[in-house]
Amino acid sequence: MQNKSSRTIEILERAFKSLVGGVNSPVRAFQSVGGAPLIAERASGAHLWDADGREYIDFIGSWGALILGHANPAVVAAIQEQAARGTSYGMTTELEVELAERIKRAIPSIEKIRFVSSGTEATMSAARLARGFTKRDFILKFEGCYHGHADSFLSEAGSGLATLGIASSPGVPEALAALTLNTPYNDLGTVEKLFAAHPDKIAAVIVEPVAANMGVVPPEPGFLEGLREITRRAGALLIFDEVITGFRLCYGGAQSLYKIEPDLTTLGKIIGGGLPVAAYGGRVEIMNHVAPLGAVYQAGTLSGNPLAMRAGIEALKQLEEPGFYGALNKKAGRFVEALRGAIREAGLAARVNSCGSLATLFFSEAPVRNYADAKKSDTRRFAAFFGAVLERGILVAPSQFEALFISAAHTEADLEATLSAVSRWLYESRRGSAD
Ligand code: KE4
Repeated sequence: MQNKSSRTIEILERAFKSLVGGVNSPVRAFQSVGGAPLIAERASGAHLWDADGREYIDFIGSWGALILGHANPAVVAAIQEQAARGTSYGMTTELEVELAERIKRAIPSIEKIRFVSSGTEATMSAARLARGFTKRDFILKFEGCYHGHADSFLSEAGSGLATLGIASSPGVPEALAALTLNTPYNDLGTVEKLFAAHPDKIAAVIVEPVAANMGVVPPEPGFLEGLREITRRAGALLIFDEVITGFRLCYGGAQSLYKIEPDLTTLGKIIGGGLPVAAYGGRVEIMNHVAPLGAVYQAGTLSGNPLAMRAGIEALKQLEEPGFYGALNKKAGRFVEALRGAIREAGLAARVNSCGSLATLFFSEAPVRNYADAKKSDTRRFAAFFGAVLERGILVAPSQFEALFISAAHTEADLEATLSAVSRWLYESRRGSAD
């Protein structure tokens, strides 16, 4: 890991004094990859500069939000124009109606929607709504999936909890944690068994339709269809957590790609165009249970604020352009294939799981089809890889249990530079001089 020069260190020293771990979200602390966390200064397109002016090709993209790249000119102009008209009124505006209508057109299973300000709020509210609607208490989730940090989702979760090896978070009352059932991803048998063991008690199954928080793990054929069938039969709701996959894989999200209609969908990241926006939505008969029409309470000071709505509208306008996803997914597919080729050539015990413009390089010889498989990856080797490519100006997520996000802003030159940095490291690691 490069030794950070003065400005980064000076800011980090201040950050450690005021921010817990010097960060506002744990995974940014680089704990599982070692070395001092990066201090970002500015970004544009697929590139990001740190506090010492070092330039990186960025594959984090604000954890998936920036599918158009950083500082997209039209999004920036829209934010600037709206900011001059006020950033938040605390009253309904036409902008949130317009963004809602756009999302409904893209995702027909969403008949009504409620905007919130983070993915955690969206999933927490969707779980509360499912419990209120079904009058049942249990939530079933999948090991390694991450649905934000609401109490019900912090056992066997992915993303930062997997990165830091936190199986369940202190502070969640045992009585509440007991109402969350965990089971392996891509395993319908155990889902059936849990429903049989908790008849009429499971309010909802929540799932990342393409898992990206244990690293990328696509659903195996029949898995999502099976969840739909089991939940329908049992009178439980199926919640697709599309905070990452929504508007990432295609304009209609994973549910359009896999042709499954969930009862509720949560969205985030991309729909805010880089500003804090998330949402939950679904059939009218379910959503009308939310206050003020129903008694399931959820509220938010900045929910639907005009500044973020404007950014989201501008982003979705560009994503709706014909050919956007075809071009992005083709570019990403070529990159992933080239990466797989480099790994094969180097004879490295690693593999790439991918779906559209999401990918994860697992340091695992065996296939990775669930969290138990992912956890067998060589995280030490991942850390060495992370540091080596960072030295060469490539910024990937500082965790084996995250995704690499390819954006419309990544040029062929960016991807070639990335491949050559990875190939250099593969060559050196084969000669044993890379760690
Ligand atoms: P936020 O509360 O962080 O906005 O969203 C929570 C969330 C919900 N559902 C899914 C599928 C998610 O991936 C997330 C958040 N994603 C992580 C990245 N894997 C956020 C990064 C972080 O925690 O700093």
